[in-house]
Amino acid sequence: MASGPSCPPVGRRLRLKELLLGPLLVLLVSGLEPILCQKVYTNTWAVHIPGGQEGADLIANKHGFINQGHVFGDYYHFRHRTVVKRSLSDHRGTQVRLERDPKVTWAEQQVSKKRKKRDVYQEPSDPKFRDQWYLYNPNRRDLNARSAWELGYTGKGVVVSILDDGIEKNHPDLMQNYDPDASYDVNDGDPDPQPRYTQLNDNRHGTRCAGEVAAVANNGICGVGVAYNAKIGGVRMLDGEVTDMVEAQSLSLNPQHIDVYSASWGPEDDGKTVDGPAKLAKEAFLRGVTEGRNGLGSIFVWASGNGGRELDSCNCDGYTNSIYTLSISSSTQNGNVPWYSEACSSTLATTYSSGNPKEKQIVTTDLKSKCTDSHTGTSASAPLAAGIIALALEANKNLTWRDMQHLVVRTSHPAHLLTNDWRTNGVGRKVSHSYGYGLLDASAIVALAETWTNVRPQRKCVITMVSEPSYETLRADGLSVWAQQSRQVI
Ligand SMILES: [Ca+2]
Ligand SMILES: [Ca+2]
Ligand SMILES: [Ca+2]
Ligand SMILES: [Ca+2]
Repeated sequence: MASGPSCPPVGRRLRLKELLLGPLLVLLVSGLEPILCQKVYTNTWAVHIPGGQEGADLIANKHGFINQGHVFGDYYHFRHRTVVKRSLSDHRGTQVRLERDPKVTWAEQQVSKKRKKRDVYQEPSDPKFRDQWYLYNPNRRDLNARSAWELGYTGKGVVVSILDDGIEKNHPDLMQNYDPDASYDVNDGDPDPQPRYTQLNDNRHGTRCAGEVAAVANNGICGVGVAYNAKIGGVRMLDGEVTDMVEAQSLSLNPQHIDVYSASWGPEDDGKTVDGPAKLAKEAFLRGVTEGRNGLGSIFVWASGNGGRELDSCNCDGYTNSIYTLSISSSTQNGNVPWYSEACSSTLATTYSSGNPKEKQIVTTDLKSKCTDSHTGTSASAPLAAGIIALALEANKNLTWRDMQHLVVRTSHPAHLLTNDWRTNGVGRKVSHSYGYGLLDASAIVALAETWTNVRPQRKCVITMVSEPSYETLRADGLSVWAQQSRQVI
């Protein structure tokens, strides 16, 4: 496989035009590097100096370089001591000084080139892969997973945990990717999240969700996960009393190890409940995004809810509408709004799931080492998104929780999804209350992730008290001003 083009396809460049028209250009500048297809200059130079190593060392020293070594002939590899490692503009001054040195016959600042390992891509051979219509489909009504895999991304090195009713850790299609460090049993307080088996298989949900993310590829069993080389764990937390503490403990499990948490639960979807995280779960979200992943922030993926029939609104669900979660809705195979779908403004994007009885459902691992082709509901959509996000993280380990939201918004698209509420927003993006910014696109998100420059840290308004009262802070009329508040932007 040849290395991919370093310039984006025309479609993405066209989108830039719309962006330029928008008033938010300044805010978006950090993301424009890949769109504008600019060169990235390094702090290294190739220099041609006849006369041997010693002379080259002297020249390096004279112009502020370290001689990194002899290449061949009279060519040397110089690294500058103070020029920044990566820059969008070349360092003219240094270049000119080198060129003008009478001992230097040629010099060139080195530009960073994109090179990919030429792994040969082979389509998964798993027996049920052909039935996973939503991963890859010749009619292109899919999540574009195959193109992401072809680019070399399969979730390697990324850890996802499913917060649910447990995970069948010894399932033959999960075992190889199972990660005990991404797993825990909060219900029973032990490290083993194995589901509790019942006659009706009530606790099959977590195992089904796990397979969507990281069912093993090419093992002759069932199908594949969208990130089939990711590590997968499960937290058993729904099979028992769910309290604020249970939620908080689940959301904050091993945050330096787990990259993505996928949750398909929330308050009652009965159309009359307004509820959200309480004190400890709120704190867990905040700690997750500020301290998780060494400060880059844990990624929380959330199912938007199944209360469509009750006209429930996901805006009334404090987990989906939290700014710390990526809230994911569903589309049916034919691109319709499913009967269970909730419409609201906090939905960010969409993946496929079940629809009417004639439409196909989701293929994944099932309890008792089985495989199912009938996983359904919005809960089937969030894990697919979690898997796609794992691919993006593999493409760029440096993404913050906020970068991920930018990437999801910028690469999701209306595709063939039908609804009468598509609207164009202020920056020219199509958005709908049923689908958010539309269908996730695994290939587009990894491509943008590869070259993404971190957005600026979140701006926060913090109210702080000024210091203890002192005589100096007493006003002329004798009133203390110590309780006066000041606001600061971090
Ligand atoms: Ca257990
Ligand atoms: Ca398999
Ligand atoms: Ca709901
Ligand atoms: Ca959210």
